[in-house]
Amino acid sequence: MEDKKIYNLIKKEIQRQREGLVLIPSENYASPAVLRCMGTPLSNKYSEGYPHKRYYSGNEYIDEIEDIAIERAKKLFKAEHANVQPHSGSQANAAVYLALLKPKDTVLAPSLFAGGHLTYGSPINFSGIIYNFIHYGVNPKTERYDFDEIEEKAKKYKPKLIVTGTTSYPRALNFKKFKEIADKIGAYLMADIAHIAGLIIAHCHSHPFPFCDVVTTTTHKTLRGPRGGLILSKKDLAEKIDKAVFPGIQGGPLDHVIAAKAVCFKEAMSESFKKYQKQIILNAQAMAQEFVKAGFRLVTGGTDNHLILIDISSFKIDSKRIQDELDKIGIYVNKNVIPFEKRTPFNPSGIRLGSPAITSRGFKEKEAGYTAQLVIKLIKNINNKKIKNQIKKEVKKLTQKFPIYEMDSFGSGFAR
Ligand code: DSN
Repeated sequence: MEDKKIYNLIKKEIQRQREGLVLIPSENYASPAVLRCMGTPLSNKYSEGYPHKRYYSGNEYIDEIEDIAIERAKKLFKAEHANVQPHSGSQANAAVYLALLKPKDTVLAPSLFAGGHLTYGSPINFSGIIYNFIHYGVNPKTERYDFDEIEEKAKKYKPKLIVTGTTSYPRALNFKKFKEIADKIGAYLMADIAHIAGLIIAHCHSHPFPFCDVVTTTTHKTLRGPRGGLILSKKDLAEKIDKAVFPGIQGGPLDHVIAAKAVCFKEAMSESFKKYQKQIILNAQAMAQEFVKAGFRLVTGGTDNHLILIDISSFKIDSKRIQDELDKIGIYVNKNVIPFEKRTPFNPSGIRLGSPAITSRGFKEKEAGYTAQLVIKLIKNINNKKIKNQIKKEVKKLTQKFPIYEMDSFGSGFAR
């Protein structure tokens, strides 16, 4: 209230989140308990180092909090070691590279056009500038990872590290097959499970351990915690990973966020969290069905996880226009590149949609399918103002029926 401008903008953003349907697969609604941790004076503390080995005094409670977060992360992900300090998924990936590689070392990772991330060696990202990334794609027919291509490239380029991970791949990752290839050339194997961490915990996706040496994730996507990163690894890499995070790439950890991560890990151990993850997949599949029924082409033909990727390359409308028009009626999706992209990353041929956030609202298959129908209706009537207004009203009705953050203006209430 002291700063009216910011206060009002925060209120407006909370209202936008309440009244919109988030289909961006990497977004979700953290619980009030998680949100409250981040608004505490823990944010004031400096605690460079690790529990019981800090550079500053006054860390007795911070140590206990980080110890709890580490123990919970290890238990949740069946990991031998956990580092809960990375500020984000990119920081987590940067720390792993620093721990395992030297500048110019070769890494084999998925290309951005096959579901990869900027930190998998994009030329405009630190990863592509410092390290020698070689990319694998997907099979042109199946649009799934092609293990013959991956093995061929692994043998040819002898990478020190193989990365598996995705931001827009609608199918399951086969960690065992990646491990078999990594073993043939003596490479480390890293899985970036940022998108699918929640699904893994709930056994809706296979587990990266014992196949991977190191696993990175964010904590705010399907995991539904605070915005942040996490590294899990085998014991023998623990020291290297910890040194790479601090003092390698970060200074003081965000203790308020680490407390929120601990709370999120506890939430993720519950039975209701497992049920939630199962519903995420059912809802993504319900959406996929509607698009297929309406004649849309989905990359790989469907989904095994929380997201679908629609190919609009044969449409006259731009993906950017679809994203913008949906935004105006309160549905949030994102334009995305597809395999063998022929347009540009600024106006690509794909629309990426996911179900984690609408499932947090309490949507089941019926509502998820109906949401897909609304998206289809908008795309088919993109120039019809009257129909767009009708859809906007339907969106509002749905958000009112399945509310989020309803008790006070700063999101302390949570409907589910
Ligand atoms: N921005 C994230 C996503 O949407 O997948 C990745 O960093």
